[in-house]
Amino acid sequence: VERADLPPGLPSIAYNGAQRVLARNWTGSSTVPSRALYPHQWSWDSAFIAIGLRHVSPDRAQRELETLLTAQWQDGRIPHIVFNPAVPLTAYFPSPDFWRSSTAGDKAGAPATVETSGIVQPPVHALAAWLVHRADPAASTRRGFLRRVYPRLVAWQRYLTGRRDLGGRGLASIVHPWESGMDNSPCWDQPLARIEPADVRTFHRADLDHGCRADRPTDLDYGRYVRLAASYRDRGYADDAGSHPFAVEDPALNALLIASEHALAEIAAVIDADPADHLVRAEELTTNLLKRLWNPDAGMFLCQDVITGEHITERGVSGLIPLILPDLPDEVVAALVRTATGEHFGLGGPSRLAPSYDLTGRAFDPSRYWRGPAWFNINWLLERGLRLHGATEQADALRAEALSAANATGFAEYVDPFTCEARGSQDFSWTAALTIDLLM
Ligand code: 9YW
Repeated sequence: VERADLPPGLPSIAYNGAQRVLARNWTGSSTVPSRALYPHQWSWDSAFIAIGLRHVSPDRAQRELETLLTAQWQDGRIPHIVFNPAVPLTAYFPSPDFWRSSTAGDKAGAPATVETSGIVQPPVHALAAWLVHRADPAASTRRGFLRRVYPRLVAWQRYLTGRRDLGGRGLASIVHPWESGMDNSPCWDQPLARIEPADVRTFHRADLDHGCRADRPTDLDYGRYVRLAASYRDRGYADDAGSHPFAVEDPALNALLIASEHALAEIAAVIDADPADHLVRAEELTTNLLKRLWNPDAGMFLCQDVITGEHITERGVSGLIPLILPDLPDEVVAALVRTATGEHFGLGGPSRLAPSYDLTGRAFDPSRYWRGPAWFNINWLLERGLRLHGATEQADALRAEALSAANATGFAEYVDPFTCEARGSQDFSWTAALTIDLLM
């Protein structure tokens, strides 16, 4: 299908290329984010992958989510990685023998038959399940897809709104930078500075076997990630009040939690369950998000350090993601659009795609992972938010840039926000999947 806003031929070339990436990265029951760098199943990757895969094969999209959900813990958490036992331990660090979920996590109800990590990632899953259903309601109903996943998705959301309300303020907290999905965002520098790093000689960074050092987090970052994860493990992955040395309320994770609560209401209505509780929760969470994390002076949402009780002043792109929410005051929407297109994020010029961090920030680096590069899942969310709130021109421009960058870079993991030059790995699954979704 040709489209007026895209160069002739691009849609079909991009679609075919993206489909090939998803086929190559499919393992038989789920999709790896990247064959070389990430050879297991990742939680929020699978949600984004299902959102694209639904257009290619609704059946595979359903299985992607169902496979992830079979690794859910009894306390409701969906682990951020589900390990493939056929992959050698040396292929990825931290490996299953580091997390030891089936033994260290037994009190939290980790599954006995599959090895996982013990931390989580943002809850895109109920939103993905709803979108997957809508792509082919007949195929979904035939397999009883929504009925099967609904109770698990509810348990997942309740883990986050319950045990993870570490600040007691009606928002979910992350307890590790990896839980944000934006590993080395400068937003975590301040709360991480309190963490004594593990000695880098005690672990081997498998990511550097595949990735370029300048595009990846530093050894100091990794030392702190390892220390935090090991101490969570050694506490049996318990979320007792006051036990976490790192606890942050992140706007993107909470916005996705709310979007997923709205999706659960839609799902409940289809399977004759009661949507009312989900709608009430979505409204309460939105009120809390606005009350706690909105910063009118910054013109965006800011992270909150739960341990010090202070806002983190760094502008991470996470603070723009609540634009995906339907029930925001008009002035908040207007400010978010202004911030996205203003000097800090530069959409529409000088940025071609939204950077992961403030262009004017002290730590901005256009190449290093979540400290500047543009990511396709984030730009997909922003495109959706802009469109939802009637900023059609900006949404169209962002879609065209994302499609051409994804195609030109061989579906890169992330890109330089100004030039869209490829960074990280290629043939990256969510880049391919979301390309397909943007084409539809
Ligand atoms: C890691 C898989 C994951 C993503 C994260 C991204 C990176 C590194 O890769 O994490 O080792 O887990 O930051 O968002 O889910 O693609």
